[in-house]
Amino acid sequence: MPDLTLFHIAPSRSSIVHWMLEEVGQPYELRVLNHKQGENRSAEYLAINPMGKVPALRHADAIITEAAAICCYLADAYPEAGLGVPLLDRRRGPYLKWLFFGPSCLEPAVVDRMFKREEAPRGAVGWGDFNSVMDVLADALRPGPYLLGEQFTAADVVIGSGLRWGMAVKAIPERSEFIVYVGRLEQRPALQRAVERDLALAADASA
Ligand SMILES: N[C@@H](CCC(=O)N[C@@H](CS)C(=O)NCC(=O)O)C(=O)O
Repeated sequence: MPDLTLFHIAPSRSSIVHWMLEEVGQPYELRVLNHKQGENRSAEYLAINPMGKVPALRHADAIITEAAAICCYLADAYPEAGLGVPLLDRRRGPYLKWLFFGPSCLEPAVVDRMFKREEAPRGAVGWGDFNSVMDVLADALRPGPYLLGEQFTAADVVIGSGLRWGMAVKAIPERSEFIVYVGRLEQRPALQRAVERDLALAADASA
C-alpha cells in the first residue's frame, strides 16, 4: 500500500493536491469521498480533518490538511522532484510568499467576486482589494515562464490552480499574463493526468 493517501472530492480544492501528487511522481492512493452523501462529515473523516473539508493527506502516520501546506510539505518531503526551494536558498522567501498568497489573498478575493459580496474596506482585509491582487499577480507572471522564473514549483501548483479555477468560473479577468501562464501549465502532463482522472471521478459520482 502506498505511504501517501489523498482524501479527495473531484473536482475541488483537493484537485490542487491531486495535481501536486502527479508532479511529485510517488505512488499514492486516492480515497474519494462522496460529498452528496456527506462522507466528509462522517465521524471517521472528521477524525482525519475536523473541518470536514478536503484535501487531507495521510503520509504514513502524519495527517496534513490545507492545500497549500500539503503542497509545501510534499515538495520538502520529496526534494528529488525539484518542486521546492531549499531552506537556506534566498529564493525560499518569494517561494513561501506565493504559497501563502494563494489561500490568503487570491482565493478570498476571487470568492468575494464570485459571490458578489460587497468589498470590505481595503485596509481591513488581508488581501486589500480584488484589482490589487490581480495587478500584483499579473506583474509577477509577466517575466515567466513560472513564478520563480525558470523553476516550476509547488507555488505554481497553488497559484496556477487558483487562476485556472477563477478563470473557469469567470471571476478572474482574462488578462494576457493569466492566459499565457495557465496555457503553459495546461501543457504539463501531470496536470493533464490529474484533470482526466478528476473528470472520470466526477462522472462516476454523478452517475
Ligand atoms: N482552507 C482549505 C479549504 C478546503 C475546502 O474548502 N474544501 C472544500 C472543497 S473545494 C470542501 O471540502 N467542501 C466540502 C464541505 O465543506 O462540505 C484548503 O485550502 O485546503
